[in-house]
Amino acid sequence: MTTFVDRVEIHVVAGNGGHGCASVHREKYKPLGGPDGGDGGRGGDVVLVVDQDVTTLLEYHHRPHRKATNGKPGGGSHRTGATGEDLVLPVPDGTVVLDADGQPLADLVGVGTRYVAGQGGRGGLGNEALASPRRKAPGFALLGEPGEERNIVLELKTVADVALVGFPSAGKSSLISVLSAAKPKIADYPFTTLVPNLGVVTAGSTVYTVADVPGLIPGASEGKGLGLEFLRHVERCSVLVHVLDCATLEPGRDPLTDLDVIEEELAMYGGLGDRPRLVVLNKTDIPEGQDLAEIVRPDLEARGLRVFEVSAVSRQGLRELSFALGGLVTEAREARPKEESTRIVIRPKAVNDAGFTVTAEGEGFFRVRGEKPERWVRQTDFANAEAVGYLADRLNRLGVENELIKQGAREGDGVAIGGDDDAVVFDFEPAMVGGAEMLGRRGEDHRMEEPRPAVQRRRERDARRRDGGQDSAQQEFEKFDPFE
Ligand SMILES: Nc1nc2c(ncn2[C@@H]2O[C@H](COP(=O)(O)OP(=O)(O)OP(=O)(O)O)[C@@H](O)[C@H]2O)c(=O)[nH]1
Ligand SMILES: [Mg+2]
Repeated sequence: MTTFVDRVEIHVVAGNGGHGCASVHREKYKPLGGPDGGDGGRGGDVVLVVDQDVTTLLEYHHRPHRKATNGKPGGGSHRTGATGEDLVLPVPDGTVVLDADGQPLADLVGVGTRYVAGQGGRGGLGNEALASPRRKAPGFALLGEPGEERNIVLELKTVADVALVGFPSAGKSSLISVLSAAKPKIADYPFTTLVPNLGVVTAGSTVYTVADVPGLIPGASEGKGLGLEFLRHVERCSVLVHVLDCATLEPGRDPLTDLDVIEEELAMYGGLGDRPRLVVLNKTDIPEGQDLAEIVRPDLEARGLRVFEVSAVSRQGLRELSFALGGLVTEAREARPKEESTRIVIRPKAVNDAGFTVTAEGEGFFRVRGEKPERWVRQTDFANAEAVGYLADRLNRLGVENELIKQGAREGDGVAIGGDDDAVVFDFEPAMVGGAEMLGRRGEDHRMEEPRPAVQRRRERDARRRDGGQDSAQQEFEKFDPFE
């Protein structure tokens, strides 16, 4: 049995960045060589690429977990860690990428179209790169960042110009088999077609694709038969063709009733109302079928539909039909806005935003969000005091401390950097935020002379509250000694 998979949920993990290296150059008779720790390598991305040889998502159904290679750590003697290899996942043309909540992320149409589903983590800087005139020999390096990890949904929407819809056994697959070189399964029992078939038709200078979908029956919208699920494959088509069976012996059925039923089901599915449609009256090789076709034709035409009498078995009327379809497809292609043929990413991810936000969350607790602060936290080796000092320094320079103070944060308040599930929580210690660098230069700390205005104001306010309005800012300040 062949399996067709047109919707899968996969879990992608991009490669972690390699850690930076903290190392000091060693050479005989040169005791104080400079820092020479190299940077870690970038982790590999997980990339989806449209590949013409791939037609289903089956592969991902069997192996939904995919991981790219990690970057290698940096080494001493300026050695940079190797970059992780990208993991390229081939997907069929017409794959739609959704996030776990069903929001569309990308629409992959056209061979070679790429989408980065998981971004590799950056490598951490080595201590060589972290050295500066003020910090000549850093005793720490930055950690590599974890690779992006995501659950995404891949959904296949066949990319066909023309879609054939109709009751089971109306002859949809038979039509594809005679209009194109495709060889779909054809049989006289309902629901022969379990997955869409695709054929390429050449009509004069126009080349277009035709797809059928599994047969529809009354109540398909409530899940009867195979339901409407497969209609997503015709969402992209520009022309709809009703294949009506003129030779069915089933009670209660005739081409006009069938048409109404199918239209009703299409309406329940929604979104297809604007497609031009035409009607094919099939099985006219059978005399009764031919008679019936002639009877219903005027009614159909009265509804404004173009009608084609054909036989997939005797191949009558096919040339006319294929040229009419070619004409409609050409019209649709010309009407389509240019950029639509190269649509790729619907909502690209924001990268590198420079800002951050501070939000008060209840009494004495603040949350800092932002690409940079969150990244810096991930890069920090919290076991290394110097690295923590460097982090404080960076946050301070970005203005995080000032913003916290502005929003009323006080010493000892909780400050979370990051989202709910991956936040790192600190006690707010504004006076200490100068970090390793400032503390490293004893006696030069400008805070000894004069506190910054915001800090000063806050201290005054606090003191006033405590002492019942007396101005004791000076007292308060004298108590402050960071080296105590
Ligand atoms: N006499 C005659 N039989 C036909 C014609 N077209 C299809 N058939 C027969 O009708 C039956 C169903 O044909 P399919 O092409 O499998 O029908 P389908 O619409 O794809 O059916 P499902 O896949 O079940 O939805 C087969 O036995 C075909 O041989 C036709 O033009 N004339
Ligand atoms: Mg079929």
